[in-house]
Amino acid sequence: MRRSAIAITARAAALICVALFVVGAAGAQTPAGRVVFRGNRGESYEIYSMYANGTDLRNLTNLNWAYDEMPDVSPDGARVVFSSTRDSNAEIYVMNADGSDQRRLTENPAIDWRPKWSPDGSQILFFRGGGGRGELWILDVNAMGERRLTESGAAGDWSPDGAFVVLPDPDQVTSDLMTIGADGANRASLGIKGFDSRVESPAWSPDGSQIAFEAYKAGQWDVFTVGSDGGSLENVTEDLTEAGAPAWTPDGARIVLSAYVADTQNLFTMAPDGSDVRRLTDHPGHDSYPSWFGSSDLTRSVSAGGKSPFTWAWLKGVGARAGMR
Ligand SMILES: [Ca+2]
Ligand SMILES: [Ca+2]
Repeated sequence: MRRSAIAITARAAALICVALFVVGAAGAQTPAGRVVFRGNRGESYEIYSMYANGTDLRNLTNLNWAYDEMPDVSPDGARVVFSSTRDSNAEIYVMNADGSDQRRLTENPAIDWRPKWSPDGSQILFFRGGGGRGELWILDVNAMGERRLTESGAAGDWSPDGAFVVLPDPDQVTSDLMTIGADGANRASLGIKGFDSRVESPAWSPDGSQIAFEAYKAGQWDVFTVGSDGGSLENVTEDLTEAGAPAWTPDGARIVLSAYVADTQNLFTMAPDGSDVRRLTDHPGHDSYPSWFGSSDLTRSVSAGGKSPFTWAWLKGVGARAGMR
C-alpha cells in the first residue's frame, strides 16, 4: 500500500514535469525574475532566493556556523553554485535552486570562491587562493575534473559563448581587465585606464558587448561598464554609495548589484546606462553577490506564469529522487 502511494506520487510528479515542459515550450514565456544573493538576516551569511519584486524570500542554506556566499544561478535556473566555509576553509558547493541536495565540489586547503557557471552549464570558473592572491580554475561539472586557467588573478567571468574568460589583469600595475581563452591561449588586455586600485568582479553582458565591473576611483567604489573592446567606459552608479558585485539579467536589459544605504548593504537594479535605479532589498543586514534568473520585467506578476524556476527546479529534484531523467 505504502509502496504504491510512493509510485503514484512519483508518477504524478513525472506527469507534472512533462505538463510544465509542454506548457513552457508552447508558451515560451520567460519565468518571473528571481534573484539569488548573499545576506545576513540571522547570525551568519546565507544564500537567499526571492522574486525580483521582493516576495517569497527563502533561506537556502540556513547554516549558522558557516559563511555561505557568492551564489551563481545555473543558466537553466535549476541549480545554484556557491562558496561555503561549512567544511573549515572555503569550498565550492552546488545545490538545487530550492536549496535541496547540497554537495561539495572542491576539496583544497586554499580558499575556493566566486564560482561562475559556464554558459552551457558544463563548467564552473572559480578563484582559488588566499590573502587576495590566487589563481583561476575551471571545474568540469560532469567529470569533476579541475584545471588551472591562470597562475595569478582574481575572480572572473565567462564570455556569453564560453570561449573566453575576463578577469582583473594580474600583470598590470595600473588597473585593467584582461581576457583569456578558456583554453588558456590568447591573453589580451582591455586597456582600461584611470583607476586608483585594482578593478574587480567583472561580469560579461549576455550579448557580449559590455563588461560591468567594480573599481575604486575618486574615493569610492563604483560599478562601471566598458565595451568588450575596451571602449565606452561609463560609471553607472554615480548616485549610489560603495557599489559592487555587478551581475546582468539574462536578457541583458538590467544590471543588478549591491550598494550601501547608511551602514546597510542592499541590492539595486538599473538599466545598463545607469538610469532607472530601483531598490530590491531593504534590510539592516548586508545583501550582496546577486545572481538573476528569469525575466528582467520588475512589474511582471509572479503568479501570472505560475511556472517559477523554483517550482520547476523542485519538480526536477522530485523527478531525480524518483529515479527519472
Ligand atoms: Ca551560513
Ligand atoms: Ca578550499
